[in-house]
Amino acid sequence: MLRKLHVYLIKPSQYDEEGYVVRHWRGVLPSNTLACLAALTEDVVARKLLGETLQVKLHLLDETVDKIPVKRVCRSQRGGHTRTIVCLVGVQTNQFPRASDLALEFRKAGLAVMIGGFHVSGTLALRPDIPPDIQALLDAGVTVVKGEVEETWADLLRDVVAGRLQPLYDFLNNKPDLYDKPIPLIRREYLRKFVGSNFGTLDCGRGCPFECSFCTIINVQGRKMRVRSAEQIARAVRLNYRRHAISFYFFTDDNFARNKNWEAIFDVLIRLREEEHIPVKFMMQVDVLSWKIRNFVEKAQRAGCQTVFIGMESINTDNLKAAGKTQNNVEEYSRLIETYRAADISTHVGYIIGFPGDTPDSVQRDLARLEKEVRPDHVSFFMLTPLPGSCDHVEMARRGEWMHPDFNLYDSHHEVTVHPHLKNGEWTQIYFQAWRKFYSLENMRAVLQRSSLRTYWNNLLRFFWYKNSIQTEGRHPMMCGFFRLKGRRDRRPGFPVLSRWQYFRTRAREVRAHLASMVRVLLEMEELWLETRHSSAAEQRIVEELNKIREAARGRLKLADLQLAHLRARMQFPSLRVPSKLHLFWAKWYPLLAPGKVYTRADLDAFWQTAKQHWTERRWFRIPPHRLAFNLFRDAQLSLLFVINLVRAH
Ligand code: B12
Ligand code: SF4
Repeated sequence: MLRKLHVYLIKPSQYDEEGYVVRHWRGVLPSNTLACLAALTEDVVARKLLGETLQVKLHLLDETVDKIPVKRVCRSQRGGHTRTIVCLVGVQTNQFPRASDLALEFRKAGLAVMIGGFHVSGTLALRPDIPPDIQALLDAGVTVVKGEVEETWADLLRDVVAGRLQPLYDFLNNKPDLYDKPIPLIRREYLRKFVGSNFGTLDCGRGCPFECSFCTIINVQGRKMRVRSAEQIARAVRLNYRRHAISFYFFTDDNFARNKNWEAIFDVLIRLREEEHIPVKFMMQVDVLSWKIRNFVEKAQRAGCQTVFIGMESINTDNLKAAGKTQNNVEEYSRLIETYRAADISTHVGYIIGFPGDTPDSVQRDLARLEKEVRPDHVSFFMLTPLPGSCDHVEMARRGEWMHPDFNLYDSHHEVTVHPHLKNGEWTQIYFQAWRKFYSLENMRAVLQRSSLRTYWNNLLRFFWYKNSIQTEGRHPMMCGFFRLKGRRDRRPGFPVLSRWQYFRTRAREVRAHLASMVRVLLEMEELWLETRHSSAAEQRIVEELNKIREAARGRLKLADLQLAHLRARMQFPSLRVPSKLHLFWAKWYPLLAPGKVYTRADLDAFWQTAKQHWTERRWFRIPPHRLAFNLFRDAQLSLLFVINLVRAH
């Protein structure tokens, strides 16, 4: 008789260009699918739906931050008393090749394996037949699950326990009602692997009423909106805050503005913030019409919305028409952005490059308009990709057009089709240029200068993440974390496993370049901060006091006067520390010495440039040791101050 069931929920990653599994030391966004399936499993266990005596052990593994312990998982199934089920969850198209390789390995060890998520659901939703890659999994004994499982998860696990798993389950036409289903469960130990350990995900609803041709969502989750209960969401947010100090959410709904329950959800969040003093904040995805919904923006702000991700996709009307995104009115984009900005909500725009009508000139023109006229705070660029499950994919297949056979590349960051006007690598070139241009020092400075006190750090932190992803990691920020890890043996079949020596030599080189690039990004962000920082209320008070003293002293200020200004300001801001004279003396860049002046690290950079030049030309004697020590000290002090502010804001 079966006594114990190991349920492994594994979210697979993707292979990089060199065939290594993509894994990071710290991730940025935890997986909502893992949280959803974890909650469903715990609910099945709590309600004893698998019997009174069966012990169920749940394991959560996210390959973007965890090394999958394949051998340990295989060993977990022992004798006739302990069974293991491996569930490859939330598998997107770009993760399908890696998921298939893992599935086959686990099957070889005799484990039961299930696979679900958007790739298999989308592919099977729009095709009458089963494609060869999914058939290969079925042939190897992997169970394929099509659709959502909120109402059927217990049945599936019962089939596992009884050893009668079917090859294919089809729940696509049986979409679950989400209203009272278990809310995604956030595990503290999982969150520790992410930069923000106060960060949770939650889908408050699923589906979208629109009909964009590149979108898979409507063909998998449907065009009819299904929503969760607002009261249940409030209970979960309260519990997560009290138990795990989670105060920031990503509401993963594709279009929160079309969630029929949006107002009730905002109202409970407002109640939590204003009456129970739970400082919940969130980001959400909305459409370009959302700003017109009565009370939507105002309530979003009161409910704690920090960022909206807007599916703008293009600023070119012909492109939008071709993609069936007729709800987007380009003329209203600026007002949309301004409305959110006025409510102190950061705007993040999704923008696709590579629509059939795009040419090198038209893309440049559109991007310039986006930056100068629409002026969003952030943009995520994507390359148009015919994802299986989208109408674009079906149409291209019907027309017999070439699509790249390797699904690993279907991450909207690679060219996988032949573009009529962007040939010979031009598409990729323009795509990366778009990232560089938008995230140039000049544009980031402009964004930060028009940011309010409330949105400033949110915008700066996101610049940090995005810049680091594109510049250091060379990956799309939404598929990236901090500091890339590579397992020597975690390589795609067909790629050689390097000898230890070869591997360590290559890695040492990579790590050095990586760290150097991270430092460059950090310094760039530091410069941005110096140039654009807002002074706090306490600083403004000190400046007022300082001006009074300056007047009395006829403009001549001593360090003691600076201290006096701090002392006076401390009456209003008791937590203010009075700096020592030494500190004031060294901190040349100290903002209060010349209020209103723009601070910069340009003089430091110039010094290091010259020092580096002397060093490479072996003219060491031209580097004055006292200036070297002084600037080293100033730089360390400045970086420390920046990092402290960054961490505090985070
Ligand atoms: C939130 C989100 C993100 C977040 C991820 C946050 C997170 N880690 O949770 C961010 C912004 C990082 C992101 C990035 C990307 N995303 Co995304 N994302 C979504 C979104 C909007 C919600 C995901 C979600 O939580 N859904 C709710 C869960 C519960 O649904 P689910 O995963 O389908 O799971 C259910 C069923 O499928 C089933 N199921 C799933 N797995 C399994 C396994 C078993 C064994 C069983 C039985 C059942 C089962 O049960 C679940 C519960 O019912 C979806 C669209 C959507 N509506 O789902 C797109 C979506 C998944 N993303 C998509 C894409 C393309 C991407 C990117 C490649 C785009 C890009 N370049 O940025 C990257 C890839 C990132 C990565 N490495 O994973 C596509 C995937 C399509 C495809 N065929 O590949 C989607 C569908 C959107 C789209 N454009 O069409 N994404
Ligand atoms: S608005 Fe967004 S979620 Fe809705 S169909 Fe278009 S792309 Fe898909």
